[in-house]
Amino acid sequence: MADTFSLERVLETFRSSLSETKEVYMKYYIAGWQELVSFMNSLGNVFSFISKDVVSKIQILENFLSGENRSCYVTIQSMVKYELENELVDLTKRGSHPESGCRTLLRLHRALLWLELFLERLRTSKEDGKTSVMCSEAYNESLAQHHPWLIRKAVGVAFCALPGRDTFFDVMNAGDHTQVVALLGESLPLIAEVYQITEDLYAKNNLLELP
Ligand code: 1PX
Repeated sequence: MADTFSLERVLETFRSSLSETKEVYMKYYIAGWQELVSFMNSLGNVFSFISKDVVSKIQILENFLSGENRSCYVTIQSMVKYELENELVDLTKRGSHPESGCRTLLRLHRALLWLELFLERLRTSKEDGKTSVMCSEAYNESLAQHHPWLIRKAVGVAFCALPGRDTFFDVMNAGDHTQVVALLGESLPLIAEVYQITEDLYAKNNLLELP
């Protein structure tokens, strides 16, 4: 992972994450999140409680990916099949498998919806658009529904520290604003597709509310 964030690399990782049969490769899904974490870190310390949580979830998944059962964790589909068949998932309340791959990935999956909604707002925003408003609207429509009051408050404070639209576009390292908007237009259908495939898989297996 390079130090400087680039939107292009996020796009590449999500593109690489889809197999020909539309399975999602864990390795690239995680790499996409790592890129996003590096972006968030470049925005300042206010976001560190968020990035710490993402990093710890990435770590859990990476441990599965390099562990003795790594061949079962190549795609999200193979992970779900393996963990369910071997009863490695706490389905209704947290018990002996509090950090299953399925529940850990579900947290990132929910956050991917936030990202999709936020980037779509950013893409279609006008020059005077406020990133804090775009972020919190996207948050309220997605992740907030899964977060307790205290977290929602802390997240609200972090949103106020977000840089403006211009800085955001610059930090994405994807050229001038028109080029960023074009790249966002290219990235969003991919992110949406990865999101939808995961959502359908989790819905089919009744995994959308894992504790
Ligand atoms: C191209 C530019 C895009 C910007 C990239 C920014 C990436 C942000 C990624 C945020 C990912 C958040 C993952 C949260 C996972 C989660 O829901 N965790 C909670 C539940 O976990 P648990 O193990 O207890 O069941 C956990 O309680 C979370 C705590 C931290 C708060 C997470 C708030 C997420 C707000 C999302 C908005 C981020 C704004 C960043 C601005 C760039």
